[in-house]
Order: sequence, then structure tokens, then C-alpha cells
Amino acid sequence: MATPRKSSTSKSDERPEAVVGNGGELHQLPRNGEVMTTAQGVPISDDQNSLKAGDRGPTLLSDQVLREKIFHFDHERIPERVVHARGYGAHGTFETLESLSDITVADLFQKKGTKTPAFVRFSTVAGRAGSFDLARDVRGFAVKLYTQQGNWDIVGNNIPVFFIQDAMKFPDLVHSVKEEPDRGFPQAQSAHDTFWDFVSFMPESTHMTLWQMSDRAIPRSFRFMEGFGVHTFRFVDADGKSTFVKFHWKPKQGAQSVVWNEAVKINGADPDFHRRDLWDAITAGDFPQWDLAVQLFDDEVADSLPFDVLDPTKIIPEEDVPLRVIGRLTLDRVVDNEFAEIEQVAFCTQNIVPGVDFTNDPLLQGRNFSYLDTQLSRLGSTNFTKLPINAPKCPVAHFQRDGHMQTEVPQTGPVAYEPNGYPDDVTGPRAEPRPQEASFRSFEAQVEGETRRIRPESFADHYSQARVYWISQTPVEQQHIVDAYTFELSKVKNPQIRSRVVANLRNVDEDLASQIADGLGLPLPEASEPFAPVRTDLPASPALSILADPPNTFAGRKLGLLVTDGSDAKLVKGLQDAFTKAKAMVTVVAPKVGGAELSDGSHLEGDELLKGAPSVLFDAVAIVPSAEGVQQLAKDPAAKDFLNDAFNHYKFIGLGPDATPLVEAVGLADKLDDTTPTISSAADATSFVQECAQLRAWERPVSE
Ligand code: HDE
Repeated sequence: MATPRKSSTSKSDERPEAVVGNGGELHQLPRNGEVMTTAQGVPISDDQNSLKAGDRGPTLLSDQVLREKIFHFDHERIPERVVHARGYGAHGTFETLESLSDITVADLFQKKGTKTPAFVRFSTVAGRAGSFDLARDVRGFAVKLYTQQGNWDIVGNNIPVFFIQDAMKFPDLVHSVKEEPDRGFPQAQSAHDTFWDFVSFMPESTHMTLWQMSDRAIPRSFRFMEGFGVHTFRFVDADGKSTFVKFHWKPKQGAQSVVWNEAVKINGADPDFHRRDLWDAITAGDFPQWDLAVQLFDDEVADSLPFDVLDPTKIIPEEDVPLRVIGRLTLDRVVDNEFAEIEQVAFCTQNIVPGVDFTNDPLLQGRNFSYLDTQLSRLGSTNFTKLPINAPKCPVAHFQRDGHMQTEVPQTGPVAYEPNGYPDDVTGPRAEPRPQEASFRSFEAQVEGETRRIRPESFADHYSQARVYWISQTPVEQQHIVDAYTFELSKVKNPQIRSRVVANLRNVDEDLASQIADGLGLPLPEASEPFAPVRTDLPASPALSILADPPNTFAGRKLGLLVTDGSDAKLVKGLQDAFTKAKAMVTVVAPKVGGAELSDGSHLEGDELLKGAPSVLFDAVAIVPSAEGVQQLAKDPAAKDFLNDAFNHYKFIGLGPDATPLVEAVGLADKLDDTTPTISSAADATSFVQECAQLRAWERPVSE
């Protein structure tokens, strides 16, 4: 098993060495067993007791060791991100799979096989840093590529469209979804009046809310999400010619989500479910991977599409412009320090490299101001680029100087400007005309027109693609969307808001709108007046459904294996072997965390206590108690929930031959079928893992 953690060795009482200019590598001072010092490097022998006058006397202000320790502690927190505050990340590598040298001069795409260090941060949007992982929310998918020509940040989401078309509206959108300012709640939720009030007046949000109400907004984990650059960008070649490009990250693990009731329970059972999942997978050597696929097209194709490619509330269907896989991202190293790396990483949409450029998407243009600006209040200094996680891994040379927390001595000599006539050894860096591939040159575009505060006519159709999304979902997914709208709007206290949302949805699909109205007990309102005619001729795009293209593998997923004392040792081993062979993880759950004595007298270590590990934490479960053990389980609410929830969440359930009393105790005896097989042998275990590759038994009639 690979272990990506750095090992730290215990040293003698040598003093730590100073670490200087490390080229962006994260550094750790050697510390284990070292002499403890103050921040000034003064060795100290007592870090536990403050300096007092007399045995029980007052603590003295003259205790500089105490003052320094408390001073630093008092200032440990920095402002959390105004959005995307809760997140988690990991290091990895991006490998170029195909040269794109005919399309872009971007250094990393010149040669197949080029490897570029990467750091990725996934996040929820609305919740605070301490909120739970399985909020119904958009997920951030931000990738920093440390290329040889500077840092390139693709700051995307797991949903390919956005709520608004113009950056000017972003503060309103965010204020509406965040906690209501008078009461300071609800947190990490869109299910409240202000959010739905805002979007009800914002028909352009309709497309994105359909995605947000879909299972995409409750992913199984970060590893099972797609990522999207959202905006249309440009690739630029050596002649300065541009090709439009859209970025897609496709998980090799397959896309997967949980069901809503499961999400609610996971938040209680393990609020860190997503970050733990990423950590566990990487530390177990199961490195998640995403293909980077691009949609490439020119002006002619852009003009032929029924939507404006500058409108971030629209996608370009994969069926119209196919995806081309050009690289692969592998995350293979967990962080050494959450604060230094995940909290301090600063993504900026403005960070692009030669060969990449922006388009006039008005949302992107606004973002290019916001991300740099926000780092100042979050990280406190213009020198945030010197933090190891943000520092480029290529040479950096400029005359920017000073500022708070300047950590480098950038140059010697008198020169901090250009042009200058000083000799070569002190003249400093020079910016001179260079070919496109050698330095960044903004794409040369023709601009004309009057300056006006307007929205282009070409952005006016707000419903046609929302309809395409809806008709592209499987019936199961459509039902989840209806359920999610009904739940969210049920939390809205003002019935007029509910009505306005449903009025907008009538322009997407009558059936969708009437099902939601029915679920809310709301008289069906008149449809709202669309700004542009809704196109009902656009075909479905199967690529928009998660369930239409299942991964058909249980690899990377987790089996919860419930055992008791006396469980059949051969069966337990058969299950462990079959799932491990299928590259899945197995967690042994037992009434006592110490584990169980199996039928052959061997001891099986437990990973989790039954009361602390509900089945929502697993992708499938196997329940193989002994004939005696099951009697206890049949009376245990935790065991009953374990089975009942797994059943109601459509999970595959393997049942040992003696599990019947538990099955009867939860009233499922007449509901067993192929998706709840009896496991009596190692061969059964092997076919069970194959069944589990379907991930969920969606045909199961859980509500009957
Ligand atoms: Fe962001 N966004 N955003 N956003 N965004 C931030 O930058 C902003 C938008 C996204 O893991 C902030 O460093 C504006 C779209 C991600 O550190 C801030 C607008 C997309 C992350 C900001 C948008 C995103 C952020 C807060 C509309 C998907 C987390 C902290 C014009 C394509 C990055 C920070 C991380 C974070 C502004 C819209 C994705 C305030 C003004 C569209 C993944 O700068």
C-alpha cells in the first residue's frame, strides 16, 4: 500500500535549520525531539507553566514566553472565504495525453507526456468553514496547475452553468443564499425564503437551479464528481489565432451521488464525509483521477449554436461539440497541513498562462477582478503569492516590491524599475517583445460599440436549455428533482415565492411544474412570461444524466460488513477477499469496536462500532451475523436502522444465511430479491460484488 505521507524522523537536540527561498516546495522545519524554542528561536525549557510571583501568586506580565504564545494563538484564524468557505484539497499531477501544439502555445500542452504539478481544492459554496459536507449545494472544483510558464488556475464547479449572467449580480445571489442577516441562519442551505425569492425574480437562474435540485448537488464524494470550467475560454496558437475552449473534468471513478435522505443522515453521522473520503482513498493508495476533456470550436461553430457561447447559463451539448480528452489529473498526495495548504491556497481566475485567454463572458470578466481582490482580505497581504502553496514552481522575476509580510529579499543593487541603464549583473528582469509562445500576450480582439449597461439580446432565452436538462434525465433522476424542489420550497414561508418559482418552471416543463405544485398543495399558477420563446425542438442530451451512463464498477466504493461474535469465518473472509479484489474498501462493523470472535475462533478486528457507523456511510452492506448474534441485532435499533436505511437508500445488501431474524424485525422479509442476495459461500460473495457494480438498486420499490 502506497503511503504518500512524508515521514519525519526523530533527531537529536540539533537546532532547526532555517529554510529559505524554497521555490514553492512546502517545507517543514525538522521538529521531532528538537529543543523547543520561542518564535524568535530562543531555547526554552518550560512551555507549560507561566511565570508567577510566589507559588500561588499573580502571573507576571513580564513573562515574554507566555505573552508570545498567547499572542500567536489569538491571531490564528484568518477570514474564511466569503463563498466556498468549506473545502478540502490534495496534491497531484496533471499529465498531458495529447499534444495541442497546433491549437495553443500553452507550455504544458506542447508534448504528450508532460507532467505538471497540481493542487486541487473542492468545496461547497454557501456554508461556513465549519458546516457539513453533504449540503445540497454546488461544489467548487478549483485546479491550480504549476506550469513551467507560471500558474494556471481553472476555478470551476461541478455544475457546468451558473445562476447569473453578469458579475454585477453576484453579491445579491450570495447574500440571498447565505444565512439571513437578521437571524444568522439557516446555514449551508438554499432551502429558505431569501434564496428562492431572489431566483424567482431571476429567470436566468432556472437552468442552474434544475442542476442544483438534481443529484449533482449531493455527490457521493469529491472523487465521484465531474468538474467544469463553466465559461468559454480561448486557446491561442503561435500566430495569435484563437480557438474557443470549454473545460470538463471527467472522473475515472464514474460520477455518483447519494439520495437526499442519505445526505441528511450522513451530515449527522460524519459531517466530514467528503474530506475523509478523499483522505482515506489517497492514503490507501487509491488515487482518484479525472480526464481533462475539451470542447474546441471556432467562431463559425459558435455563431451556428442556438445560444451565445459567452452566456454562462448555457452549456454546449457534448452531442454538438464532442469532448476531446487531452490530459489526466491524478491526486496522489494528501496535505501535510490543512491551514498552510488548503486554507491558504489562493485561486484566481486571472491566473492564465501564455496560450490561454479569456472571452468576454461578463461573469468571467467580473471574476477576474474578484479573486485577486479577495485574497487581500483573506490572506492579508499582496505577498500571498510567496506562500509555498501559491508560489509558482518556475522562476519569478519582477520589480514588485515591499508590502506586508515580504518574505524574500528579491534582489540586490539599486534598481527596482525599468527601463534602466545599469549593467547586466544588477539590471534586473526585462519585458521585451517576444514571440507568442515565449511570453503572455493578450489575444488581440476587435472591440466596438457604445458603452452601455445592458444585457445582450442573445442572452434572453432562459428556459430552453433548462428544458433540455430536464428531458435528458432518467425517470429516477426526474423524481429526485421534483422531490428536491418540493422539499426546498416547503421550507419557504411565503407562498408567493413558491408560486413565482413554479410559474417559472411551467416554461421548462408542465409536468415538472404540476408535480411540484401538487407536492406543495399549491394551486398551479399562471406561467411567467418568458423573455424569449422557449424552444421545444432541442433534443435531449444523454450526457447530462448521471444514471444513463453508470460506471459499472464498485471499485473505490465501500462495503460495510456487519459481523457479530460467531460469524462464519469463511464467509467473512470470502466477502473481504471479493471486495478487496474488486478494488473496493471494506469496513468491519461490529457491536463492539474491538471486533468479534469468528466461528473458527479467530479474532476479527473491528473498524467501527455499530452504533457509530450507520449504513449511510457505505455504498453497499453485507450483514453476516451468527445465529446467536442476530438475536441481539434484531432487538438493536442501530442494527435495524443499518438494514432499513440501506434498503430505503437502494443499496445492495448481502445477507448471511442467519440474518433472517433481523430482516423480519424490520419487516423486509417479503421484499427480498436479487438486490438483497443471500451470501452462503465465497462464490456468492464474488457474484455479490459484481451486482454491487450497479451501485444502486433503483428498481427497488422502497415506498410500497
Ligand atoms: Fe467564485 N469566488 N465567484 N465562482 N469561486 C470565490 O474567491 C466570484 C463563480 C469558485 O477553493 C472567491 O478565493 C464572483 C463561478 C470556486 O479557494 C471570490 C463570481 C464559478 C471558488 C469569488 C463568482 C466559481 C470560488 C471567494 C461571479 C464556477 C473556491 C474566495 C462573477 C466557474 C476557490 C476566493 C477555492 C471562490 C467570486 C462565480 C467557482 C469572492 C464575483 C461562475 C471553485 O473571489
